[in-house]
Amino acid sequence: MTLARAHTNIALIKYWGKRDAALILPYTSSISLTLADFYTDTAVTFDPALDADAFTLDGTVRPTTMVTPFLDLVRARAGRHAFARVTSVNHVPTAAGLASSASAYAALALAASRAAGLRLSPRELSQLARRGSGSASRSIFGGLAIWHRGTDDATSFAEPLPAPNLKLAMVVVLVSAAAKTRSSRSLMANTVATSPYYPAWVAHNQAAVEEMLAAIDAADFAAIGHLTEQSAMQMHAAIMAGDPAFTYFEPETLVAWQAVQALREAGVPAYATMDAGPNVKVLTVQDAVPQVLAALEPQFAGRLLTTTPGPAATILED
Ligand code: 2P0
Repeated sequence: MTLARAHTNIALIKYWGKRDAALILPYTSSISLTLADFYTDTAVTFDPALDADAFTLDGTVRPTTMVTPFLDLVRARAGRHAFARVTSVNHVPTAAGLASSASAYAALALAASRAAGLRLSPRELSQLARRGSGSASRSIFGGLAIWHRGTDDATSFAEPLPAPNLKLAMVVVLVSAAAKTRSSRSLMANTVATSPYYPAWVAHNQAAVEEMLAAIDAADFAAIGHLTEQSAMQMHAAIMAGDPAFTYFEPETLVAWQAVQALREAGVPAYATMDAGPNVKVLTVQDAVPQVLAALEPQFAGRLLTTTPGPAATILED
């Protein structure tokens, strides 16, 4: 039995759209922050006595279709045939809207490869995790990471972006506890196929990535935050312009977004981002967390979670 832990990540420069759905190769590179407080623990045992894979998530039996195609990749690579027992626990506050395929497939990549006798490098693990879910490629690493879009399976992987002088923090605003209205995978495909803004999103992305790398290198928090908000809004604009039209925004999403804008106008370093759901994540610096919380408390009391950069995926038991 091998037990691994991987943390969720939030993209600052977003990934949205695949040019190869089978290999999960994205149209654009993306940059993310791995979070300390939200993670998945996954145990994998390959057992010759099993006659099928078995999967439980948070104590409930789930369809093996969520793990078997991924385990098949690991079995093929390791030259093994045994089925596996996979037991996952999400350590994400209930209904936080952060339960993510990123931490899930990063933990599964690490635990399954190790349990199958493979000893993959972080880059190889990132490539493998990507095959489960694109954003999982970034959760192999702690802190900031870039997923290079690449041109094929071998060149599409993430790597860490050390930023010792940035004391980042993130405040998650729980706008809604409801389950997602649309899966990001299908909506992503719809945006690529139908949004007239999608080509503009792709065309703009490379410059945004380069500006973000320069901002991280310079530890320029204002530039990092500005680029973070831009990327989120541009992604959501491309989503909204698809056919059928759709948005993840809810009324309180805008309330939170405007509160962040007001904070910034008052001189507090805070910038908003948002993923495939209505919750708002506020990127800030550790010293400013009390001010961010104070500004959001009136509307969102009991619905705020604070976290900091988290570590790389690790083996807990082998
Ligand atoms: C991201 N998201 O960069 C973007 C921003 C959501 C919004 O990656 O189809 O679960 O498994 O590759 O990684 C969520 O999509 O999609 C995501 P698949 P994934 O974090």
